[in-house]
Amino acid sequence: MSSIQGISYDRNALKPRILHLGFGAFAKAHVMVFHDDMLRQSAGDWGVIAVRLHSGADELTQLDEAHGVYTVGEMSGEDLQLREIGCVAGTLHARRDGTAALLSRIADPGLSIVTLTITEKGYCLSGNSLDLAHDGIQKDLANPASPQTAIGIIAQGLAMRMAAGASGLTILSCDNLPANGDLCRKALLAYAGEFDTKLKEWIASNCRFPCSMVDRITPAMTEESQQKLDAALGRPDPNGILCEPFRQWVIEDSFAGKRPAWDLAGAQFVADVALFEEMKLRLLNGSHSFLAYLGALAGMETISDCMSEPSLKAAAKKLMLDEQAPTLQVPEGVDIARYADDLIDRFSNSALRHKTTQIASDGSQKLPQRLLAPVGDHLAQGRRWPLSAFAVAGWMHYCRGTSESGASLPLNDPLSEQIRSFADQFDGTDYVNSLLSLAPVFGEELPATPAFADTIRAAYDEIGSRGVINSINASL
Ligand code: CS2
Repeated sequence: MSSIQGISYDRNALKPRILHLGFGAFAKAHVMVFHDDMLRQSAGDWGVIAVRLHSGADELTQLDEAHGVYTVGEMSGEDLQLREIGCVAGTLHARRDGTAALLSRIADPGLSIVTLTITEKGYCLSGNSLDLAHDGIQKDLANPASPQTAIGIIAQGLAMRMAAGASGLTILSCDNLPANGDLCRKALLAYAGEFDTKLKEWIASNCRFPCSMVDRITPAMTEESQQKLDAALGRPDPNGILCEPFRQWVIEDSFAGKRPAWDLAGAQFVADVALFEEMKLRLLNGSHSFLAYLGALAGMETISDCMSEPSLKAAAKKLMLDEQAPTLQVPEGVDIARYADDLIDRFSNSALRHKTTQIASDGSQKLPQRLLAPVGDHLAQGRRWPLSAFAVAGWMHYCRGTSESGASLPLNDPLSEQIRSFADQFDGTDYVNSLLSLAPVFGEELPATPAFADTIRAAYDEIGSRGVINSINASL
């Protein structure tokens, strides 16, 4: 049994001032830990309402049974540090409790901030704008008073605040998208503009959408990690979560009202987050996706398994330094070579068991910002990008659903139906071309650029004929 850092503040003082939409593993291990840490240092009444919209009602009920208290375990090698998190003051599930209950919580004048971890697809974007053809958005626009999407729900909650003369809110995106706050603002304004221009104007002048860069590697819990946590704790905690020790949060200092002193917990408030976001998205998430597709194809179960394969380890570092870093303006004070070394160390943390197939999910939503945007820059500058090409071609092979040894690979993606039908109908170049025609992933310009399409086709063929590891080795 390990010792646990218990809660040191008065939980009875907590009021529902923050609502967190998308209360899953990452929120538990990141946003809540910063928040809990702040409460330890400054007390106060900043309580959090933990919200989920679709799945996970039972998980929230389980958290209610534990009075909102759960354990976070930070793992490094054999070391496991436990702490209790006490900042959750209540839970709400759109289906369990009804959308009306959620909307009145957002409309509550005491609420100041909505934090979001709804994943890339939760914003219902196509490119950088709201996808008005999105099924959920269409349904919500047909019936804005009973919305189902995060965008529809926030907009309706804000409409109720406007009608009641309440203050605006800060909507703080904590998802891995570049300029996440700007995208969220744009999506909400576009949505509101479709049915209520007054609401659109009210949101624009009364709400704030700070951008933020979030970082903490938090694998989904498995039976094995649950047992490890329970054994260390000496009792079961079905709400607990294990993650790495590292955590970082850089937040644009733009709030509609008072902001919690998250800086006491190590968060950085800055005027502009863009450089931090791009650096993290391209170096960490970009190489994560590279390792996820190529590693899974080559039979690696986890990211740390990939780090035990010399060619993948060397390639991940080379991708970071030779293909991603040159596309960045590095934030002041950051040593990019050191940042890359630290990432390789974090990826090598064998206690994490972060599955390649987990990171491989939602590729259609992740490739554009992680890999294709930098490739656009390489094409403009006439630079070579062999490893990025393997990553994209690796995604294409992965989408066929089998690894090199014939094991089946899960395809979880909002575009999975379309991707599967391409895989069923086409092979080789025809298959690559069919995927390149997916405008939400590749846009119009890249596939029409021969230097892009030819390179992807060649990388796809090379992986197919030589295998992942030989192809990578030949490019190092
Ligand atoms: C990962 C991220 O699943 C993924 O796509 O790349 O969840 C990654 O672990 C986090 O962004 C780390 O901060």
